[in-house]
Amino acid sequence: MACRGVRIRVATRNAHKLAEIAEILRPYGIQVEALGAEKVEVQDDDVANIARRAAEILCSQHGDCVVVEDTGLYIKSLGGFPGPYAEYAYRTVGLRGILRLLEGSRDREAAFRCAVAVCVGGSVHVFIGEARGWIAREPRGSAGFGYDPVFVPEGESRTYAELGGLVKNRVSHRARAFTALAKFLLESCKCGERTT
Ligand code: ITT
Repeated sequence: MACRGVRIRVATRNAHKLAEIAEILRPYGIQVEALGAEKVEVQDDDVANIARRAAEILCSQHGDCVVVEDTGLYIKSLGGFPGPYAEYAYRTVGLRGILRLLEGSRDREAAFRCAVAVCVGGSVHVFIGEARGWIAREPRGSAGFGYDPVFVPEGESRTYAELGGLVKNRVSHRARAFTALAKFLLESCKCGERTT
């Protein structure tokens, strides 16, 4: 049995994120719209819990097929900082501040962790995508957003911002999490209609 017309509504104030999600889900025929309501900011050390709780709150107000995504950046030599506080760190110390914290550090290992929560039939399902890599010595490239100019994914020498959206959207933390979501949505067909 096939499924068509799958549509999700994403709660984010980040237009770059929304564009990436639409691009990642395009091959699956899944339509992406902005919910028009902000993600509720929940405090937790785990992005999966943040996404789950925010989805529970938003779904109780806006119904099924609402999606919330939360992403953290974990830098190994900083004990996982900024982790789920990546947005706060970006807004306050910025890329320069993060690079300063890593000055003289040979261990530049880092990972993005992306949690995507969707509610269907009153239950919340969470999907995780991770991308390992390292933090560059200086910002490089102009594509993307946020930490893209300093994050080099495993197996590459260029940053996400140098690689550009086509490559990033194939290998990123977000691509992995949303691909898992796409498979779930098409199999369960909760946000679309079944065709025989
Ligand atoms: P919403 O919460 O409204 O979705 P946001 O930009 O605050 O938007 P996050 O809390 O998930 O999203 O992101 C935390 C920080 O990590 C924030 O500064 C983002 O710019 C950055 N970030 C998220 N995904 C990223 C990516 O794919 N590449 C680079 N930086 C990213």
